Amino acid sequence: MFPSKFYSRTLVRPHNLLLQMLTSRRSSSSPLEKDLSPFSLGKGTKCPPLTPGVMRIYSMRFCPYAQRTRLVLQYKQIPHELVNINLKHKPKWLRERYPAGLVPILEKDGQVVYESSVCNDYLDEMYPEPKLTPSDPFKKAEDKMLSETFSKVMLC
Ligand SMILES: N[C@@H](CCC(=O)N[C@@H](CS)C(=O)NCC(=O)O)C(=O)O
Repeated sequence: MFPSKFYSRTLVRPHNLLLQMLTSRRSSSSPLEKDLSPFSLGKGTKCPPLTPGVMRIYSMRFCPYAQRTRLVLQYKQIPHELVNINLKHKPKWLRERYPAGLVPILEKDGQVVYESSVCNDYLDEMYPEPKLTPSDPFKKAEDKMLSETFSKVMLC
């Protein structure tokens, strides 16, 4: 799914980026990412007001699916807002966006996209440069093999 360039720019140093994401007091580790929820937003909270033209990701700090989409946002240098959700006590407005109540969810200008693989494909089509997949079939296969291996490590 991700090109070699992706790994060299982003995933060759996954520990740095992921460790920053996981350990920093604020979960945002990039100037591209505006964290609207230093504390996870749960039941009874209000959804932070949306900004026209700005991509938003609903996430959870330790969610590997959300981290994949956050890595794509970083790779493509897309400025975005981060809203962390308390998944134990989900706010009502999360299920209004995705009835299953899972993260990640992307939202921009009234358009809502959920499921990490769908989110990543959507971002790749909305922001074509740099592309996530190489056009060469063998390179693409190599990247998918690496991605499969990495997924097992991340999701076990
Ligand atoms: N198939 C989904 C899985 C997402 C998922 O399972 N997210 C977890 C957090 S890592 C979640 O939202 N869990 C809340 C729940 O199960 O209620 C995807 O790829 O986006």
